[in-house]
Amino acid sequence: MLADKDRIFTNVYGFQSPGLAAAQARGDWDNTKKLMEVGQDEIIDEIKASGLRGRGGAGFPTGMKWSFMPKESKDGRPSFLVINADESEPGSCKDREIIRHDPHKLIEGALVAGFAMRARAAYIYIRGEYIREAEALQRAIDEAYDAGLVGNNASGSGYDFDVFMHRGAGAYICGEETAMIESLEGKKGQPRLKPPFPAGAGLYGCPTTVNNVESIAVVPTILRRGAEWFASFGRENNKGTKLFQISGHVNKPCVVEEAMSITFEELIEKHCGGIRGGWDNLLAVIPGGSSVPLVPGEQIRSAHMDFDGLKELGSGLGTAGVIVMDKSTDIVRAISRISYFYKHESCGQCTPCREGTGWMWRVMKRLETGAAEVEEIDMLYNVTKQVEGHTICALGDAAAWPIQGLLKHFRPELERRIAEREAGMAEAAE
Ligand code: L3W
Ligand code: SF4
Repeated sequence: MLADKDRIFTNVYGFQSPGLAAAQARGDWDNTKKLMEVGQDEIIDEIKASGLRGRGGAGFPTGMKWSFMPKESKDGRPSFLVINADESEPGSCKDREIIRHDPHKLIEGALVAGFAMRARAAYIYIRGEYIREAEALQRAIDEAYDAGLVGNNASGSGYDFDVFMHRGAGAYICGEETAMIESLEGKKGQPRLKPPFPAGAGLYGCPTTVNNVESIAVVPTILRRGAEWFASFGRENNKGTKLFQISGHVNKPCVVEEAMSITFEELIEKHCGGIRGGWDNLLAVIPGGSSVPLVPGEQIRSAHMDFDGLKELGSGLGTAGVIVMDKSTDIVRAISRISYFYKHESCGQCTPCREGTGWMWRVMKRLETGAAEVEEIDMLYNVTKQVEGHTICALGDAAAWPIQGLLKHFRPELERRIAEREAGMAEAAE
């Protein structure tokens, strides 16, 4: 279990004030200028050495992503850092806690990361439903400006760096990095084709890096304590500490910072008071937010909660939004509801996603009550395969994968419902 002294987010439960004075007492903004004096490339090298991988779902190596940004401005164009606070993934609620209770870690991280990648400003794109969080974040940004920590000559470093907050309007797709950029530019939030990646042509056509809130908020602590310290947690290729968000049928749902690669059993026993009704009552777990396939209860107990451990089980770490379902769950209905979510949130610009999400949801609705033909189970799988990998952005995959997980692990349950309904109808006809 992670020792208290190794926690980065020491105010994640809000026992102390989120304000500047309290944040400084916790170690934030402690001689930030010195962190920056190390040098831009040296900061990027340190983040690479720490093994930090993106905390927003894709797990792309953070230092490598920053190194794609140009070292010299072309035609006087500025570079930008965009911070993804559009936390809309069902099951994910960690960035909310950072913004509510530790916003100065995010703002200090924005300055240091922005400086390293030679960005002129950071835009923090926060989901529209986070009303109180947006207020808390703006308060923290104002405090940082008033104290000279950001703005011209930020923290006395000689570097000019602005931080802006931008509120979304309730569309999940704006969490996709290029849709977010479109939305920031004042357009409809629809993903762009990649390449070009944002580092080549992003916000207003300028070099841009989009990073998740948690990825940026951990940066100052990594630089203060050293890459080696961060890399001492977790397994090879899966380093550091991580905020896990455990919801559903555990005795005590929570958000907790733990060492990467902790086993599922330890995570649940140490922090959540165990599974409701005991381990024999565990049906399935969606370990990474609703976009990743479910894992049956008996397979996940000893799994390492990291990128590789969950990939081996055919799922993924995603945002580490862990949704636990016990045997009282109607698993078909649960996945059907997730399917509706993706149908509703599809931006509609590519045909496989626009048509496929609706098609998949309608079959799922029929499977819920057994009102489908057995052949439709294979047809549904084929549709998920036609959507997966054939769309502009990852929402198509995210809609296909939960259904594939259900078909892989719970096919007998689907067949049972169809057979039961058919038997009931035959009986009624007699
Ligand atoms: C330059 C290259 N840059 C990749 C960059 C790319 C992006 C990052 C990862 O989806 C996932 C999705 C959701 N040159 C590059 C390059 N990059 N190759 O690396 O890119 P990618 O395409 O692997 O992922 P993505 O499109 O960013 C994100 C999953 O996350 N997810 C949940 C998301 C929900 C939230 C939320 O609510 N906060 O994040 C859960 O699993 O399904 O697969 O920056 O530009 N050659
Ligand atoms: Fe829009 Fe779906 Fe295509 Fe993504 S996959 S661009 S959400 S239609």
